[in-house]
Amino acid sequence: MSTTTESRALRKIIHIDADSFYASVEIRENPSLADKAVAVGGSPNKRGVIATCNYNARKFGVHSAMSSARALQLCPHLIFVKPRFELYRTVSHQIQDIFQEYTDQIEPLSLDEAYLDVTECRQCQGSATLIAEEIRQKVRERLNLTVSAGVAPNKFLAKVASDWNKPDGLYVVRPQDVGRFVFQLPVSKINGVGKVTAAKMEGLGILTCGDLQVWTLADLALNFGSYGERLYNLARGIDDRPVKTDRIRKSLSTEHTYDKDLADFSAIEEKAPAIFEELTQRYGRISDQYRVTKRFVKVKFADFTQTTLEEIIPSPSEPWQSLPDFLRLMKAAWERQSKPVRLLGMGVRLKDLNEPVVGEQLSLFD
Ligand code: DCP
Ligand code: MG
Repeated sequence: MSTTTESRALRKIIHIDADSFYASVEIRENPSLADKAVAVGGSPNKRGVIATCNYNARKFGVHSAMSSARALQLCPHLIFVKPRFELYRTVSHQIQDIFQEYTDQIEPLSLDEAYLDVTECRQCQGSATLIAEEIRQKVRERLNLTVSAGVAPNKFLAKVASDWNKPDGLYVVRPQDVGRFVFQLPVSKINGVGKVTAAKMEGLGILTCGDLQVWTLADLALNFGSYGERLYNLARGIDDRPVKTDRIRKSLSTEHTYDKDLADFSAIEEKAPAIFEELTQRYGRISDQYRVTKRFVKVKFADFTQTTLEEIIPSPSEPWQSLPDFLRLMKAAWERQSKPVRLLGMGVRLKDLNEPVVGEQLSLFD
């Protein structure tokens, strides 16, 4: 099995999207609006546009980006509130603070929407579903707002899922349900399939992802150009895009504490491949963004003293993914004390491939 296939099966992604975000914040600030139809946006007599509206207003057909004048025609008792972007930004940060309690793998898409990769999160017994429920509960209790969540093995399905039971909903697509879920999924739910593409697909008899699966890669490319390959994968529920954080990583490491101390080096040699395997997999998810500059190991002995050892990868062309090299470092680190071991770790130091090169910057002023 290839690394990509394995990491695909292993990932746990949550997509969170706040419900009628600007409108919910305004209603929270002024609870007398709660049972009214409320829109946030420009005034109807000044050619304003609606940013969003609450679900009461949506019953009348009012929606985001609609002119306020048109909205008032559809819903004559609609209450207009002027947007307060600073306030929404503050609330958005408060929501993200709650995400931070679970992971630093957060990719915000807008003020009210983010992907979280909770694959490594150990809270809630590692259950992404329970994590999503806890996040929803904390947002409700601390911020008096509701958010909807989708849980899935990738970004594409997590985003579809967060919309599934909106508002104030949760939907989970477990890895074993992906096939069944995508088969009946309307193509209009695919991010990137707008009205025009959906109409073209309908003309070709394609209504669901299941219909799309019949098409060969070549035929999809012929009909949809460079989007064809992506469609081919999405129709099968495949999406390997990593959750991209703003934060620049300096290192990546993985470690394991053993229930029973490892008595000697042969016990260490036995455990090392699993840690190495996990490190390699995790690096695979960010390898398009980072290059490895150093490898290091960590050994914590039974008496809680610990030691680390690292070395430079001599040349960028040399693969760092070498178990013998990690074992050699591990042996040297262990021999510093030669005592039973409670924890082993392996890691790499990283260089951001997008980081501007200083020389290049200076040349601007030449
Ligand atoms: N927004 C905007 N203009 C748009 C769409 C959205 O200004 N055309 C703003 C207002 C929304 C916020 O962005 O509150 C989040 O956008 P969403 O698409 O998530 O919409 P809502 O959160 O309002 O509603 P939903 O419950 O459907 O998520
Ligand atoms: Mg929203």
